[in-house]
Amino acid sequence: MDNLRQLIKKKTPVWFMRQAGRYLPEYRSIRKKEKNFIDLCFNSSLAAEISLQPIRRFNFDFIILFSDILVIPHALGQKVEFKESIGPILNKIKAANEFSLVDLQVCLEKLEPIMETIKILTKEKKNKQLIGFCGGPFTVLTYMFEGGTSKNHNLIRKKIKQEREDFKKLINLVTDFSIMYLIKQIRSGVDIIKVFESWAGLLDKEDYNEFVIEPNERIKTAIKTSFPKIPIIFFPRQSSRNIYSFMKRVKPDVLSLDKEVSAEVLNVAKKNEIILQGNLDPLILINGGKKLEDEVKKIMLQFSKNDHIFNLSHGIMPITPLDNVQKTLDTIKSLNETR
Ligand code: 1CP
Repeated sequence: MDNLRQLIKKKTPVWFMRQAGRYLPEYRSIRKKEKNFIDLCFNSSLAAEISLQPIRRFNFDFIILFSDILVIPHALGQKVEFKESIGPILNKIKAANEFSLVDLQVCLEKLEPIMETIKILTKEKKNKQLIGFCGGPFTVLTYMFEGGTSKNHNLIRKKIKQEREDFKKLINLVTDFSIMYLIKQIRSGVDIIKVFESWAGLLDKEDYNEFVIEPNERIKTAIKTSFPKIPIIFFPRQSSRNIYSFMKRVKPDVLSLDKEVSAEVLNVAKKNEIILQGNLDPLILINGGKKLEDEVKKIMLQFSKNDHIFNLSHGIMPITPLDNVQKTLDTIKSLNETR
C-alpha cells in the first residue's frame, strides 16, 4: 500500500479502464494481424506490447495488464470466442456438475502465458505500478450462463431462483479459482490487483450480499492473508445503496466508482481510509470541448478531500478521439500543479 499512498499524496494519479484497446490506432493495427482475441490475450509478447501502448502515447500513471476477465471460463474448459462487433460468445453452461472433473491446478497452468506477459512487463515497467485483475465471480458467471453479454440476464436469474444450491457451488468454484489466479499474478510481479464486478447492479439486497459481497470479501481476505501489502481495487458497478454494505464488509483499499457520487460515499470512504477511483463518463470524454474540461475540473474538486485516483466510470469507448484523452490528462496535470 505504501507506494500507492505515496503517489497519491504527491498528486492525483490517472489511468483509464480499457486504456489498452480499440481507440488506439496502434492497437487496431496489431488486432488486424491477430484476429482471434483469446489468442491475443495468450500471446505474451504482443499482450505486453499492447499493455505498454497507452503508456508510451499518454504516459498514464499505471499499466494495466492486457487480458480479459473471460480467460477464467476459458481456462475452466468452457468454449470462449470473441466475434467482431458482437463481443464474447460462450457455450452456455447449465450446472455445477459440468465442472466436477476439473482440476483447478491443471486449469491454472493454461493461464501460464499471462504470467509470462506479467514477467515481461515487470522488466519494462520502470517506475510505473502494474495492475493485474480478474472479473468478479458473479460477473464472470453472468457470461458463463448467458453465453455472452446479455440484455436481460434471464438465464442467470432463473438459475439463482430455481437452483440456488447448485449456483452457490459454481460461484464458490469460480471464487476459489480467481483467488489462485490472482495469487499467481502477484507472484509473477503485479503490484496492484483489481476485481471487476461489472454486473453487481443486477442483484437485490439479499442476493447482492451472498453473491457479490461474500465472494469479493473472500478474495480480499485470501489475498491479504498472503500479501498484506498488495492494494486491491474493487469495482462493484451500479451497486447504488448496496455500496455501503460493500464498503463495510469488503473494506476495499480502493473503491472504483461509476456514475453518481454522494457526499455520504465521500465521507464513509474518508473515515475508513478507502481510496476512491473515478469517475469521468466515457461519453463526455467522446464529446470533448468545454463540457469535458468543466467535468474534469468538477471531478478533481469533488474528490479533493479524499485520496483519489482519476479514472472513468466505465471502459473507454473505441470512438474516443485521442485529442480528448490528451486534453483530459493536461487538465489533470495543471490542476495537480496548482493544488
Ligand atoms: O475487439 C477487441 O479488440 C476487444 C475489445 C476488448 C478489450 C480491449 C475486450 C473484449 N476486452 C479488452 C481488454 C480488457 N477487458 C481489459 C484490458 C486492460 C485494460 O483495461 O486496458 C480489461 C481489464 C477487461 C475487463 C473486462 N472484459 C470486463 C470488466 C470491465 C468492464 O468493462 O465492465 C468485462 C465485462 C469484459 C468482457 C468483455 N471483453 C470484451 C468485450 C467486448 C466484453 C463484453 C463487454 C460487455 O459485456 O459490456
